[in-house]
Amino acid sequence: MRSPTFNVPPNIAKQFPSELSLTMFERMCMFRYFELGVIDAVIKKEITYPVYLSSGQEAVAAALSTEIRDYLIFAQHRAHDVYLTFGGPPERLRDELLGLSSGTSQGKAGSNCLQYHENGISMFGHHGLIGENVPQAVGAALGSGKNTVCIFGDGAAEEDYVFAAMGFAATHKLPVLFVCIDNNLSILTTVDVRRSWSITDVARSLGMPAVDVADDPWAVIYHTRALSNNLPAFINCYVCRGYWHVGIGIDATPEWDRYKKVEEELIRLGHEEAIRVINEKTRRFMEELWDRELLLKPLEK
Ligand SMILES: Cc1ncc(C[n+]2csc(CCOP(=O)(O)OP(=O)(O)O)c2C)c(N)n1
Ligand SMILES: [Mg+2]
Repeated sequence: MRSPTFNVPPNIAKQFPSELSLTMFERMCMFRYFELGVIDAVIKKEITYPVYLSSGQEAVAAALSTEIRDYLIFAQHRAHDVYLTFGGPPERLRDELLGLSSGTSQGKAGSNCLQYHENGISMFGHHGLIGENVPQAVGAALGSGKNTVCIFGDGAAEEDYVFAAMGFAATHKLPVLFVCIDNNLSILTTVDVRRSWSITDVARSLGMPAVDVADDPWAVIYHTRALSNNLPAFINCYVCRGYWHVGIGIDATPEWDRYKKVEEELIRLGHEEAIRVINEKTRRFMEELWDRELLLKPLEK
């Protein structure tokens, strides 16, 4: 099942306007350079909080951020990508990670408990229990009637309160899009060792439409469009975590690097010059933000 092309319609990128594809890439690019700055700051011991990096997984958040607007956002512990792609200011996250009072939570929440409720963005972050954001998101949708996106991991999906909350959302037809970022890992344990069932089958059995898809951002948008007209719904996205569960180490070269694949696809579609400009502009912006040289390297051990 798990593969870089799973449930990706052939030639899907071509069906999308160039502007949308380039915006999506720009968000992925901004995010990658930002996390290079984080890594450098950890190496230099400027960041002393534990960091939960999302590099490698960012295509899903970039895709969602171009498609769903004005949703309440409930994220888990690995959420730098959600924060940045949905429009959180990079300098406030940088300051949060540096423990400064100008950070998103005055430097007290750090990497894994990001919260941001400004500029029309409502992002609720983690508090310690994986999957806790699922009942919280369902409660928020029930209380507010607002469209809500709830993003959690394949490990969190195994918590009992996750199913109970998803079942409640299905029964009461609450407007929640549940998104599982399936990196096949709960810390270091792969899905096949942990369980013999699929969270997508469980979501279907609870009575909501559900789909598995690789993290190709165009495919994620394609499926999100279909599902977001029919909430609650569930989408399980196969992604590859680039770095350790926590910290900046690399276990092994990831199965695939979606960033490189998106870049290659855009070049194939004739956007080589636009890609070069976006890369250059973003790199310069992030170099200034972190006050250092940032060179994009492939995620390799
Ligand atoms: C209820 C609960 N059990 C265990 C933990 C310890 N823990 C923290 S992160 C994690 C793995 C989470 O895996 P997943 O949800 O797939 O997210 P990922 O780290 O892969 O992004 C675990 C078991 C926790 N924080 N809360
Ligand atoms: Mg996981």
